[in-house]
This record gives sequence, structure tokens and C-alpha cells, in this order.
Amino acid sequence: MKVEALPAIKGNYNLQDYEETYKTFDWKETEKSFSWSETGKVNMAYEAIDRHAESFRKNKIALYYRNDSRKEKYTFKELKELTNKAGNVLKSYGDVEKGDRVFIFMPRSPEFYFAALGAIKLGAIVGPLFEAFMEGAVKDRLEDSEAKVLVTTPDLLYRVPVDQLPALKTIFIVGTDVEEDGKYVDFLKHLEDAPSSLDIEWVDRNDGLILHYTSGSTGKPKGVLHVHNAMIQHYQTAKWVLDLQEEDIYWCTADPGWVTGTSYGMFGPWLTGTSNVIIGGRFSPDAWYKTIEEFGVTVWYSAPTSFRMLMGAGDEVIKKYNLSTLRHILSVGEPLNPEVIRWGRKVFNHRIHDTWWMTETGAHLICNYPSMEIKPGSMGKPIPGVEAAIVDDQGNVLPPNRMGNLAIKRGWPSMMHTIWNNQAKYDSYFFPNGWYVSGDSAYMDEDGYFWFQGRVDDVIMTAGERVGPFEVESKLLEHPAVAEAGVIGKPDPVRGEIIKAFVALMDGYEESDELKEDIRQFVKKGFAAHAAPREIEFRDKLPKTRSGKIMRRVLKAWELDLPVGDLSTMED
Ligand code: 6R9
Repeated sequence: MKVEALPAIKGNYNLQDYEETYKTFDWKETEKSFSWSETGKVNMAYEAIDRHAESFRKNKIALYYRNDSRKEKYTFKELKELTNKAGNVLKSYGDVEKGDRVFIFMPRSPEFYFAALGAIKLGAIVGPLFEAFMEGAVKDRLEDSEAKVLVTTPDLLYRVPVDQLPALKTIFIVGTDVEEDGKYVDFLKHLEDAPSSLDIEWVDRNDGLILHYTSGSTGKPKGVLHVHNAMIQHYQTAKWVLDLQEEDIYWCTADPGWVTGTSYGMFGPWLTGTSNVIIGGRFSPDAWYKTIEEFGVTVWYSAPTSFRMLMGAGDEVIKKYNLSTLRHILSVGEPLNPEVIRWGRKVFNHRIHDTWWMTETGAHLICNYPSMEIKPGSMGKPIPGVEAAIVDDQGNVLPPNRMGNLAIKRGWPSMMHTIWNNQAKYDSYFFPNGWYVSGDSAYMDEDGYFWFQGRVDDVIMTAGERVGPFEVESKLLEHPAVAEAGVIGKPDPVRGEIIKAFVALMDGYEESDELKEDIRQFVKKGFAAHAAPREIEFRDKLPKTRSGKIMRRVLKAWELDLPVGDLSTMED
């Protein structure tokens, strides 16, 4: 299938020559930016914070923070000391050592970053958890990772089934009037008293750094492990793609519970010594435009869903704010509609640059550079040092304009190291001839631009967040009225997709709107708000294969009025 490309828009500034760099670039060059390239002994937190605290940037603002009740800023020097203190607290009261899993389950706040970087300084592996997770989601992740330490807030503690997590030894509570006993420790009280110097644990480049759980189409969420070596690519892409320069004020809107919020909300900007804006609280068009005005944001990284919501709020609200500091806007997470790019040109007078990558890839792979012509609707071209192709199901490279599996030649620096406790799953990502298979389908045009076509599997992208249908179905089945459940992504103009559930009821239950709402709330409270189906439809029976698998493609065909295709594997 060929999608008509809209005419390219000529860039108005040039970072460097893409084609030339692509031909000659070697990651070894980037590695030389780091003193550890010779020794191999490294620590991400040192490179992101301490290195700048010991340089001309020591009094530069590293972190601007605002939510509904707090407004704070921290220099690199202050962040160095606070992350040292946090490291000392985690070590003294939680006995945290190299390789231990330290999970952080709390809203976006400065303390999140103190704890995360403090843990990294000790050589621990950080597991960030999105604050909207409910008990089941929290339990799955802490259980699979055998987390030893959790940092959380009093408000969220009730969602942590502590009694069912034998590996969990210490819980640090970030709040006021914390009641301490051996297992529960007051994080802030000890942070204040802790020494501000710390012996950093120098680790190997391939030692664990961060564990992000992400959804697939089957089974429980999988723990994608990234290692310190990833910094090579975080750093280089923060320069090439985010185009971060010394004077920039950078704002990434993603939560650190997702990979964008760590790779480009924490590591990328700080590795390059950039002032980083972090905002807590809820989304509203006014609050977002105000953030740009208030901090003088110059580089802004967000997602299609957010842009579409801003677009939907109308252009009048934009006129209330001074957004003239903006110079570079980027997007990630789902296809960026040409319409949104045109809107961005009109209201911000900038092109929005799409970027493509995944939790598993750790950093940008296919992008639109500042120096590159943009074909609206295309994800751009692979970054130098990365080889991308469209391959068939046997791993053979296909010619331009043929749709197939979007694949990447193994060996980029930020590639995941393993899937936690599941080497077989990790291996299943690769063809024997070395191609990593993304799970996305796409085609490449004759100019080498890549065009996203869809997911090969059933993974749902809703409001930029990846939701596995299997997890939602599993939760639905725990509801007493639900006999069978099948979940699909239904196209939605704002959210990309919404979650739609088809449900067959147990005998003795009557279909009603109240029951629908009850089921919805059940998923929302028991699993996660963003994963609760926005639509529920009752059916007497769901389409299944003879082996009992829900046939989601048939549900999708019903929903979209498409031909149902081959039904040979369907049960009677
Ligand atoms: C970083 C992140 C990965 C999946 C990916 C694809 C979709 C990401 C996209 C995009 C179209 C883009 N995706 N960027 N689709 N255009 N520019 O989003 O990671 O949460 O793991 O999701 O998101 O389907 O495979 P993650």
C-alpha cells in the first residue's frame, strides 16, 4: 500500500549534514566524549549530574519543577548533593547494593529524581512505576523484579500489597509525619540529615541501570532492562535530534514511568548539561502554554495525543501566551498526523519533528532531524549508526515501497540488555540473521523515509501509552459478571486509539449500563485508569480459535465493518 507523501517542507535551520554523517559515523566517536571510554568503569548518575557540578555548569539550573503547590529549582551542584544524600539514605536504611532493584512509585516530583539518581549512584537498578498503577499492576512488577526497596508516598501505599511481596525489605515513604518501624522509613527526614558526599559505585558499561515494564500482546508485562552503556546514544541523540544547546530550556512532557520520561526526561537532557523543566499535576491547555511562557521553554518534546488535544482546544487560547521562545518541537509515541504538523506550522510557526523508537530500543532510532526536510506523516530516517530496513517474515530485506516488518540491525548502544527473567522472550525479538523485529509494520520510500503502518501484534496505543490487550482481558475476567473478554484498540481522533472491550456475561447477569460502568470502574481501580475500557459491548459469545485464543482481529473487523478474513482456525 502506498501512501501519498505531502510535499516536503524545507528546514529553516541546519544542524549538520545528515547524509554525510550517516556515511562516516561510528559510535566510537561519541564514546570518546566520556572519560570512562578507556576504563569501561562508568556511572550514569555521575555523567548526568556530577560531571556538570564539577564544571563551569555547577551553578546552572539543572531542574525547574512546578506543580499545583510547589515551585522549585535546583542547580547541578545542588542536584549532585541531593542525589548523594538520597544514595546515603537508601544505603543506610535500605541496605541498597549494586544490582538491587529499587522501585519508585510516586508522582513526578524532585524527590523522584533524587531517589532514582541516588540509587543509580549505588549501582542499583531503578524501576520507575507510573503513579496511576493500581494494586495488580504494582504487584506484578515488584514480584517479577524481586524489588528489595520501594520509594513511595503515603497516598499510594495502599496500592502496594506488601504482605504478598517477600523480597521487598524496605519501603521509603516520601511525606510528612511518617511513622517509622523497621520496614517503613521516613525518606525526607533522613535526606535532611544525610551526608552530602558519597562514594559512587563504578560499574561495568553493561551493568543494569533501569528496568521499564512494558506490554506485549500476550502474557504479563515484561521487564526491559537497560544498561549504563545506553548513555552513548542518549547523549548523541539529545544533541542530534533534540538539538540541545547550552542555552536551551527543555521540556519533555512524558512521565518517568514510561521510557520517554527517563531516556529523554532525565538522561538525555542532563547528559548534555541542559536545563530541564519537569511539571507535575494535570494536563490542561492553559497550564501547558503557561509552562512554555513561564520557563521560556525553547525545546519541547511531547506526543501526538497531546498535540491533538491542544489543537482541539482551539487557537484562541494560544494567543493569551507568549510562546516566542520555542524553537524546536518534537513528538513520539504514535503516528504524527500531517494535519497536526500543519497546525504546528500555523500556530507555533515551527515544524513538529516526529521520532520513532521503543522501550526496547532505549533511544531514538528513526527521526526527523532539524536539518532534514520533513515529509509530513513519515517518521523520518534512521539516525547515523543505525541501520533500519523493512523485512519479510523470514528476515529478508524488501525493496522500497513494500510493506513489511520494521527491523533494525542489531548492535546500537542503547539496545535493551535482556528481558528480566525471560531470556527466551528477549531472543524472540531477533531473526537469526541479526535483525531486531520491532512489531511495527511500515514501508520505506525511495528517498529512505520510513512510514508507519500499524502494529503487527494487537498492542494498543492509547493516548501514547502502550497497553497489552491480554492484561486488560485478564483483569476483566476477574469481575464476577464477566465470562469472556476480548479487548481491541478502536481508532479515535484524539487518543489515537481507545480501548474497547467485548464481554460475554456469566449466566444470571443482565446486560445494563450500570453493569458496564461497574466493569469499567473495576478495571480502573484494580489495574490502571488509562487501561480501563472506554467502551464496552456485550456479546453472547466471543470469537475464539480452537485453541481457545480470543480472535481480536475478528472483533476489530466487527468494530470497523471490515471483512473478517480467514476464519479457518475459529471454533464453531
Ligand atoms: C518511545 C515509545 C513503542 C511503540 C512502537 C510504535 C509506537 C512510537 C512512534 C510510534 C508511530 C512514531 N510508536 N513512536 N508509532 N510513529 N513516531 O513510545 O515506546 O511505549 O515502548 O512504544 O509505539 O508502535 O512500537 P513504547
